[in-house]
Amino acid sequence: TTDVVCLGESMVTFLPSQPGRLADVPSFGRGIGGAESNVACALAAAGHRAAWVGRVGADGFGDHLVETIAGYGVDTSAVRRDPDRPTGIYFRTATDRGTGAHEVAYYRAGSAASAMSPANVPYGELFAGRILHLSGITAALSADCLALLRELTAPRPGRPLVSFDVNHRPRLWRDGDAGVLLELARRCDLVFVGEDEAEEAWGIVGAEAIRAALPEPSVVVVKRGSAGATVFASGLGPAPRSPNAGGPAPAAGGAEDGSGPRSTDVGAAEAVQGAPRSAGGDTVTVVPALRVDVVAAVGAGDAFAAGFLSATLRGLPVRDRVRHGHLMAAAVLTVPGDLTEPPARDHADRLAALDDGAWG
Ligand code: KDG
Repeated sequence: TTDVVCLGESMVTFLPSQPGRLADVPSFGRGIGGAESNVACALAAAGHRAAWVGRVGADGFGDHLVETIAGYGVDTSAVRRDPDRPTGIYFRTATDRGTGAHEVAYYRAGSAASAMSPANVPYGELFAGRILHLSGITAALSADCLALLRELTAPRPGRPLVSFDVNHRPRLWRDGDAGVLLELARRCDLVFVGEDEAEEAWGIVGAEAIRAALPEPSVVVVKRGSAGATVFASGLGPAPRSPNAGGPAPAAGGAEDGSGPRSTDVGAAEAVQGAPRSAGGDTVTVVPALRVDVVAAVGAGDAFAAGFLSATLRGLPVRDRVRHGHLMAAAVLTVPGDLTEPPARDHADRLAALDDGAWG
């Protein structure tokens, strides 16, 4: 079985040869981007069975994406090629060390991926994993893509755990439209959301208020940048059971007819950590981030999600899920591109196990 299936648009990314304004950059190097395939690549590099489902053009950039993503060990067999629409691409500038800002120029309107719809995706493959990972970027691509996310997040018997990274990209939304991301997030089991993007997209301020607006998911991870992350977990454990998970795995929430895997209380696993507190039926775990010298923030959220999902698949306690997220994010924050080799699992486990002082 596949561990995680990720669906979304991937693009060829053009990274600048020099810092400065987009208008002044003389040449670009080619990389790959796409939030969901970034998650798949990081998971595969970390030793999990990951698949990416997307749609690319029948063109050289489509070939490059499929070949590069497959090169990370990701199953790309369900990727569709569109003979009539191009593969999306985007250019960006270097991150300004002072402000953290960078410019992005997307060339993705009318892309092959924007033609994904409930009528043309492979449901068998999408629901074949233990986790289905989606993001709010897809909802912004087209009305068909939004309909697809509604379909994939709809309650259905025995659906895999559905993970959703809100990934609010202001440039893809018109004012006010991003409210639909809240509706989608509420239909998922595990939600990643930045405190800043919740304010930007929904006008919701603060981790507690975000949880109050998202009461349904069993786990809500509120990312607070360099301040770390706050995880709200209700009684349902987010890790699906697998014979190959490489560790004790609490069972999944999300099977709504009771026929799927049974849910487990994460509270027991957390009691030994000392850090979590209870609030309104939730355990609340606050985990500081690592302090790193940021080269480029793009891709760090995807790496965080991959680390969290990896540790979830392994049945690790919530604190360690977050720490694995932070470790993978730190690796990506310190390189210019979206992707980098994640720390080896035993190395990451040793770092995640350091006492609170080292992480504080
Ligand atoms: O998370 C990184 C992504 O933002 C980047 O790879 C491009 O997918 C992308 C997007 O739509 O912004």
